[in-house]
Amino acid sequence: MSKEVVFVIDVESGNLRSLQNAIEYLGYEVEFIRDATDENLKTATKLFLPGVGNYGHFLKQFLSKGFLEPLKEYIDSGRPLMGICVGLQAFFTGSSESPDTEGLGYIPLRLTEFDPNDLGGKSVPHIGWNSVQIDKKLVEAGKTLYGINPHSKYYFVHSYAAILSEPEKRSLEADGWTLSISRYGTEEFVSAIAKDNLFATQFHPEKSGAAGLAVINCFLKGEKLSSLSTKDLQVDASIEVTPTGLTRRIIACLDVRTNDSGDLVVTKGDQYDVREKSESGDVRNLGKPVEMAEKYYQQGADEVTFLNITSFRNSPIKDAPMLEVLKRAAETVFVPLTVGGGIKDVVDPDGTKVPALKVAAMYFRAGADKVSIGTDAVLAAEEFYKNNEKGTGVTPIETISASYGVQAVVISVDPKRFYVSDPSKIPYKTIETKFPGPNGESYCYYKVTSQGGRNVHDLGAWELCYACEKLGAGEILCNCIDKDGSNSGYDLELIDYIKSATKLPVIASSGAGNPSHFEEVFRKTKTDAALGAGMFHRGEYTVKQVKEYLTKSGLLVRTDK
Ligand code: 1PR
Repeated sequence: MSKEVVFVIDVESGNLRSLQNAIEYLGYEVEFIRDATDENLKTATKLFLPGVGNYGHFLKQFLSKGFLEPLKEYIDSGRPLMGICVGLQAFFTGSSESPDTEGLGYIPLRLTEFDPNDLGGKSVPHIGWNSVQIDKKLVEAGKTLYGINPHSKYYFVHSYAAILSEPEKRSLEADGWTLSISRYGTEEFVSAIAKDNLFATQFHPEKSGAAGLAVINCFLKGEKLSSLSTKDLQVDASIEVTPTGLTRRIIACLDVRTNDSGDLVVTKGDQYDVREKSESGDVRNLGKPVEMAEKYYQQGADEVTFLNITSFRNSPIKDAPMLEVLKRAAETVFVPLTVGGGIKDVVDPDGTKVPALKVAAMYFRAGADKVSIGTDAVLAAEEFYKNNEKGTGVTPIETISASYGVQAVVISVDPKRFYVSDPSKIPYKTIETKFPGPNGESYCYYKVTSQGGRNVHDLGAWELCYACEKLGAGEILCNCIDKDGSNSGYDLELIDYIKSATKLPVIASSGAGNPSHFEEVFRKTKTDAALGAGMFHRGEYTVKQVKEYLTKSGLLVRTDK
């Protein structure tokens, strides 16, 4: 029997492959509509409008491709439409992200940016897994909107939102909109909205594991109102309520490279040295990237990161196996995927110049949600300081975030600790350390490195993060060469140091050896997420065990698959 075809409007904004994979996983076929004259728009019976990134960029693309009238006709005909992320935002009247761009105007409210000063300082963008509250009237009737479960967590990644007051909420409801609200700190915003044949979510259901797939499934089946079980209606008072609303994010990281036999393997270093200490000196081979990514997804990882650690030696063409890894992983892993290594302007062996934006676009099309930039971020930050703290407009951080949004650009920092007795002699931000240096120095700072720790730069890690935020990065992956592979816990002083440089979410990385290290970094620092590698790859602990441990310790984690 042939499968039912579902249509997805493609305005070349971010990762659409994951949505395609999710719909196909649910048993449908997907066709993209890239042209407003596509006859399928007239006959489609189910349509998605997904969007990622910058509001103005998305709407400009949408309008320039002539989608306005055909979409209006589609909606007026009463056929079901689901918007996702910027696809939800487009239905509002506008956004302070792009003040000169008019929205589609279906919902009479403007989007605004989350307040980074809320709660005395919270990370913006809002990245991670949050709860979605169901409209009270629906809950009283034992119902929910398109299968959204108040006990599940959904993946969000955005800086702007339909933040609304109680009167604005009532006014939208009086207008016939059914709202689901989420809370980020003290700010409440629309996380899902529906009226007649229109449904839209601010979260990414295609990236929200089984809970998200259930929402897409309800939309595809036309189940606008589904019943909630009594269990789903009960509130578990023992669960931590975090100040932000977000769960503690656990990320599994796969360092990938080609080994001496030419196979692409997951490896793991000690202070970035990935070769066995035995005589053979082979590259440590801990498994196959796609299989391991799927294993960690099944264990409950909230995100999976792939770092191509020898990318600086290759060309994008030679890195095609990494694209294949992404494509295959995205078929079964329905949580966010980040890829790093080699995101820079490159010249292929045949002399063809490939800008970083194009390299990133290849990865987004393959199924990546974010790209992580290491070496090139250091070069961009150096330029930033030479240029009186201004961007040049052409660095990969700037070009990628302008097209795909800041949330799509992660900076992978590889810092190294240096000790100093007199901080006034150092042109970088220093900190007083609890762990004095070899000569009793009581201050330290961190210099950044590039090319996998090979080059040490005259630039502090604090200054790097400060510059990258100004240039348009959306998140910081904070590695630590001194702690990498040590199993001795994270460098808590480093995390605090980086958190003080930026309002961006920070991922603590390097040093996790057992579940208590995750608890320690969440309790003692303001980190937004914690990443583990070696302890998972060696099979010492599973992601599930880490989450069980954190739950027992009273910390909120996502426990649904
Ligand atoms: O410079 O943009 O091409 O990116 C290269 C990327 O590869 C950077 O993100 C850089 O951190 C990474 N990288 C380069 N060489 C190595 C290496 O190990 N030789 N890996 C490397 C960095 C650090 C973490 C690791 C944590 C957790 N690996 O990713 O997973 O330290 O480990 P643990 O939990 O076992 O302690 P570009």
